[in-house]
Amino acid sequence: MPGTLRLILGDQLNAAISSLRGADPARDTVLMAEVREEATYVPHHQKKIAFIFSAMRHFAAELRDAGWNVRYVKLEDKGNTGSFEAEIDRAARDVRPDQIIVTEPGEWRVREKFLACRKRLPLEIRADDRFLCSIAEFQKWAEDRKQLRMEFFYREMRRRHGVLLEKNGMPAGGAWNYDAENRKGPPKGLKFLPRRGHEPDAITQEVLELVGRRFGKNFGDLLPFDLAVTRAQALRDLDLFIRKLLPDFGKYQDDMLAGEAFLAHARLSAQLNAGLLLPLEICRRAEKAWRDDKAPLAAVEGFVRQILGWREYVRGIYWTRMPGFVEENYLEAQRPLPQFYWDAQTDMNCVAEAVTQTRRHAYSHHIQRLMVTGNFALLAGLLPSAVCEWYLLVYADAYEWVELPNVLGMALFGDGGRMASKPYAASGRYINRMSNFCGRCRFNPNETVGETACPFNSLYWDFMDRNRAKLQGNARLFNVYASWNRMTGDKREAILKQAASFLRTLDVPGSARPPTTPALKSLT
Ligand code: FAD
Ligand code: DLZ
Ligand code: SF4
Repeated sequence: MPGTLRLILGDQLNAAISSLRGADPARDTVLMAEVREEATYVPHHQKKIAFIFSAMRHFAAELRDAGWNVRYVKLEDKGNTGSFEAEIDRAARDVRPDQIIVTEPGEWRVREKFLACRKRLPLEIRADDRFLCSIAEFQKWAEDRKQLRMEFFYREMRRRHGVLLEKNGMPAGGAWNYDAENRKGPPKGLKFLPRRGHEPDAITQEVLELVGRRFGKNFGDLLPFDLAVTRAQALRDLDLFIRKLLPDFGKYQDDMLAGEAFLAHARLSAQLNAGLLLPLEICRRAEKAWRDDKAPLAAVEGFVRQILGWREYVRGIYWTRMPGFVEENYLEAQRPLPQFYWDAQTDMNCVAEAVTQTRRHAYSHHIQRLMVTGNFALLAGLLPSAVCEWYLLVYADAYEWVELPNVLGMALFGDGGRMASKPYAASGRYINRMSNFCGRCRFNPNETVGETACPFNSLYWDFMDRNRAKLQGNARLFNVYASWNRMTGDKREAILKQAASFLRTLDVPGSARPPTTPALKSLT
């Protein structure tokens, strides 16, 4: 008796996903497949692959327990064709469904494949209503707006979803944004609650063995592996975050500390993006903590803004700007990615810390992504496509819909200011104010020229000088260019020489290659 074939992708692991809606578990078949194409379109961090495969296998087991008929194709299963399209074809031949349903994929690349499949198969692509703003709604909001500022979008989302509102529809506490009360800078000796990890079970152990064997040369540490790979585990992490860390979220949101990868951040993005958690349930839990007097409004509002505001906004930007978005390079940056983005071998302690945390955890918190590795890439003029590829492969939460706007739009100003009103360029003084990295660095954040001068300082001015034609008309950079212009010619020359000599040290031919496993080519 033919039923419907329902495809679930590795980042759609939620029983409420639209592709399962209206299903008949007795007749329908759920198809899930570990495919070579997804595992290798960039050489992902080992932990990222392990996380996704383990979460997929656990989700499949939960569906089976709930009575579903699941066709799960493991990476090394005999006959695995290695691509979504061919796996759909294979399953369609076996199951002979009257219809195939999938929830729209998060990436343009994959959507194109499904649109092609639709020409020859009865494939229905359903909207992904895990997101709180549909693509059409975002596009309507973006229409006729010259600049797409997140803050205004966020207010509409608060109103639309009734989050942190007074009874009269005004924002809770009278203001939409409490950032002025957040971001205090790290006090000395600050310590954060250590995270309780999740012991790998038999399913995860099997995946770890597979990933170690097949992807062992990819970037990043596979072990120790303690990520939440089920909804139950993710809910436990959410609960811990809401009870113990959310009250401090705002205060320490922009801080960076050596050896503290997570601080008071949620560490939930990988689970949220994979579908183990839903955005509105997280926002509601955070709001409840405030209403129950368990967390201050400034912290809760700041946290909700990340999910209801930033996350939805970047997704809208992605679908509004694709497919040309990937090509954008407003500042015409061309420099290859330096080797230290892979091996952390650099005297710049901030970069070494951020890359080391990334290698270890497939995670680095927002401000390190933006103001350390992102800021360096911006100032040094690194090629956006190489930087984007790096971000896409190193983080467990990275999918193009969220990575690209954050990297190309926010960090690199590659879209010429559609997202950010000015480039997020900062000198070593900013990093020194927000971190304890500089005290342990061979460079001095207060020096711009000389043997021990922090490279970020001369690069900052070099960036402004190099991009003067494109940036000096920006009102928010008026004071920056005024300061640069006030410097004597000799001083400017010395700074530019310092930057040039530092940049020459980066230009080692062939240094920009991500580590990969040669065996992948023959993997089916
Ligand atoms: P918290 O700091 O605790 O924030 C809570 C949640 O808010 C996150 O889990 C996330 O879902 C959401 N969020 C916060 N900021 C953003 C944002 N700018 N865009 C989208 N969601 C946001 N996030 C990804 O999920 N995937 C990426 O590939 C990714 N790449 C990034 C690249 C750069 C250059 C920058 C600056 C940011 C990037 N972000 C990305 C956003 C952000 O850094 C991560 O979501 C965050 O660090 C995840 O850690 P957390 O769960 O502890 O988040
Ligand atoms: C990231 C990823 C990886 C590594 N592997 C798979 C896979 O084997 N099977 C799968 O269904 N999904 C995988 N994913 C997630 C997909 O890349 C993601 O669903 C698409 O990029 C669409 O967003
Ligand atoms: Fe980074 Fe400069 Fe501070 Fe060193 S001195 S940690 S390079 S900001």
